[in-house]
Amino acid sequence: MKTEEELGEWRRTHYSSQITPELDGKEVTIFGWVSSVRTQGGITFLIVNDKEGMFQVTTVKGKASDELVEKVGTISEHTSIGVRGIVKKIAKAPNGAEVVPSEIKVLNAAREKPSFSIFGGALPSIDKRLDIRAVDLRRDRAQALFRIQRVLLQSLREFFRENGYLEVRTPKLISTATEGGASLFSVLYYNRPSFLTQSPQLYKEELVMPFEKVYEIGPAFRAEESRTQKHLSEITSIDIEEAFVDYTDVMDTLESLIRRGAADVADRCAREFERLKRTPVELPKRFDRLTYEEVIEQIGRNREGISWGDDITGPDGEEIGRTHPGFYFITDWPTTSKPFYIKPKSAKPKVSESFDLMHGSLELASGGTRVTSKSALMKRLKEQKLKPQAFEYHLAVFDYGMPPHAGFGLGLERLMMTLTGEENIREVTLFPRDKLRLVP
Ligand code: AMO
Repeated sequence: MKTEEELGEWRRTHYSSQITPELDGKEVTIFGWVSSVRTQGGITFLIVNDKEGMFQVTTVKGKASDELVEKVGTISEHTSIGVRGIVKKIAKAPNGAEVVPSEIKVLNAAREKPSFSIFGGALPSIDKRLDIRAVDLRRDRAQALFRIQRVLLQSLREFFRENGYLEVRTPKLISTATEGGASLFSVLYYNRPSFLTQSPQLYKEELVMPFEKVYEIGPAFRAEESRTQKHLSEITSIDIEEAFVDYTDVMDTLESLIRRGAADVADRCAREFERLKRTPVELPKRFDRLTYEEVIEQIGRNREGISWGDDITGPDGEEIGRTHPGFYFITDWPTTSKPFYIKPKSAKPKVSESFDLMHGSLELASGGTRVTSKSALMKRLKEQKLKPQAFEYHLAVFDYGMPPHAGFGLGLERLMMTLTGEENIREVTLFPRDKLRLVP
């Protein structure tokens, strides 16, 4: 029996979801990969999946040609096949109809069986699954997650378009760090040192000069030392930057963006949430805005030793997350805890015009008003022990009337975790990268 037949002239006429009782008697050509083979009393049922769902192919010994019956008998799970046949209305089949084949092409027979069943039952550790991620992604849950992601991205882009933001693409190979030197990946750029970008920060700021309102959805790289459920080394960052506004305005924008994405996902992905056995995330009437100072006070009531200026991490972050399980902002962080481009408050420079968007204890986004004055930016660089000379190309732009501006960066994967209830960021990443993983 041939195990790799040519596609030849065959082209799909229908997807699985279109194989419905209304097509009864019609000839169709469909493709997919076999997810189960079952023979019972001379009848072989193949369940075949394609990107839209599944269809049943039923071959009856005695009715189908001997050659076809024999061929069907050799087909194993995961094999890619093409089926030409007649649709038959039948209540018990998926979508109420099956295909009775006249011809089957085995396009590529599966030679291996994955070490775990992708069709249900216990799953091994995520690392085992990631080793053959392309097969793992055939699982129903994974299919549902990435369909939700598609709707989310479409919704976010609609929001940006409706609100007058221009989509931009900024360089990913860069010469200077923006988010702290420790998490930088070095790359040899011809014969010079360079880095993979940690965020589009400086470029998106520069782009408000010509375009005023920009957004980017693109990769960012962080050499994270710790391997956790919520950190990756390569993420997709959703960034905006806008002229003539401050951090309070972009917090409003971020809140509207999250509301829009969550509502569209809930509306358009009811089937996917059913497949995940989860319900869409709940949205409060308004996202609370707690200042950093209020949060430190709350922690200080239960625990001694925390003082103004400390970061809110570990058990402290968990505690705030327990008392604020949904979406909320922490605003007005100490200036020293934020990058050089974040603007200190004019009346109280110890505090910055900054925010983090949280969901429970998970940080989803951070942003703020930016420093606009060149001399202030040089001062901030020096305070953070960075060399203004290394940023000369960026500082130069500030001589040409850089407008006041603000923006944020939002992690797509973390937003997906929040919207779908997944606890491991790797589940919502096609090919996750972390300290131990560079393949597949
Ligand atoms: P920040 O460094 O806070 O801010 O990053 C923004 C958001 O990106 C996500 N994120 C990550 N997600 C998973 N794994 C990681 N290793 C990781 N690192 C970051 C988080 C985080 O909130 N330039 C600023 C943004 C701005 O001010 O516009 C920045 O990069 O969801």
